Amino acid sequence: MLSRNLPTVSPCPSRAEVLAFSLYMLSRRLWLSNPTAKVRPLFRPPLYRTTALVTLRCTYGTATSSKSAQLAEQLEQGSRYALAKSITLVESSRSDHRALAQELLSTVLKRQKESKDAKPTFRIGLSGSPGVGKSTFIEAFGMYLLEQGHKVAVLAVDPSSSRTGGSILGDKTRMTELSRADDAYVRPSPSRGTLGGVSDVARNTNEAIILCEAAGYDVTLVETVGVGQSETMVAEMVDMFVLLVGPGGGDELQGLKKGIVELSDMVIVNKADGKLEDAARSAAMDYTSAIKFLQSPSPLWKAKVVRVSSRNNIGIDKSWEIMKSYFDTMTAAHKLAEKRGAQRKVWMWRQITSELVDRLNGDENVKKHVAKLESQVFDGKMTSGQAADSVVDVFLNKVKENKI
Ligand SMILES: Nc1nc2c(ncn2[C@@H]2O[C@H](COP(=O)(O)OP(=O)(O)O)[C@@H](O)[C@H]2O)c(=O)[nH]1
Ligand SMILES: [Mg+2]
Repeated sequence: MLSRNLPTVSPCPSRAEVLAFSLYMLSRRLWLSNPTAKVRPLFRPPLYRTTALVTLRCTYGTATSSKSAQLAEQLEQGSRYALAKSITLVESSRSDHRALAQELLSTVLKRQKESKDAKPTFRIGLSGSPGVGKSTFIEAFGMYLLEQGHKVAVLAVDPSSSRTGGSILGDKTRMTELSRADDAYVRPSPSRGTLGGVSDVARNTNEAIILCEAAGYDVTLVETVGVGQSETMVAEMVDMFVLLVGPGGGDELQGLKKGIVELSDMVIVNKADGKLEDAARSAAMDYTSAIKFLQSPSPLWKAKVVRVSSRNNIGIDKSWEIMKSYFDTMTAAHKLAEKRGAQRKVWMWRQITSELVDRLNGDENVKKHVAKLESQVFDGKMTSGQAADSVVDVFLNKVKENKI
């Protein structure tokens, strides 16, 4: 095959070459259909290029793949620049960026699947009210993990940043030491201009975890606030979900959503130092007894409670010990792979839902139809159910006609 002799040819021809080749093929076809006409084939592009075009089917699609393959390679070499760039792609609202990001993710996942010596990775979510000490804990804990030889990535899901451009996470405490460390990567919460609402931010984070792991970070910490839906979403993207609470004990426990304690595999009572030490001890007891009456997230694991002072570096090693024991228990029972698989399915459905709603909202006819129905629903002339059925019917008919 001629293509075997093409090692020096760049696999992707330029736009001009693709155009020249198309013009050549067009003129040739015209000439073949009517040889007496004055149309003569244009200058034929060099043979090796033609062969490259035909045999490699090198369209712009593959130009994207070579870009993503290059990024995947740089990621594997641990390039922080490539990691930052890849996460920016994932967060971008530009469709070409998103297409490239999806290619990159699938390249990375494929390589990870094929790799025989892939390091095990551990994803930990940390949630808690603002001011409870999540960032301070992550700074101390992250530094401890580096000492243990791990590479640590820190990501954030901040429900406030996508709507207001503000941040209720991470900004007071900036994790200065950890950010400067060679083996740590701290990604501030995404800024405005990135895709949509909390679920989009969460989805980006979910994809960013995969990219961090591809770059060799074996422990990923995801910080979020127990506000809105963010903690449920974070729980759906990590192996272990950790709740940080203050030494307030019973009162604070009352204020917490019951669901969030139920989601937790571990509760860290932070600020167990100085005058707060006694309060932290009784808070830990309150949580331990509260957990007894709650359902465990897994039949193999009962949530543990630990007292920590992130400021004074107390209880950090104990926290890791508990996390490792969770990791070992779940891995031994093959539960982590199962959990990740189930989570991928959940995210697939989230994506299907949001993609369908985006498409439905983006269609002009559907928009007009919805506007009419909304006023009828508002006036009570139509039930919400009837209106919803009608919108979905209009949408599906357009899909059938291939118009969406
Ligand atoms: N006494 C004490 N204060 C702490 C501890 N951890 C954090 N803080 C303080 O709590 C405040 C909020 O911490 P931060 O990490 O920004 O909380 P976040 O909003 O949950 O990320 C800061 O002023 C910290 O210095 C701790 O272990 N002990
Ligand atoms: Mg914070």
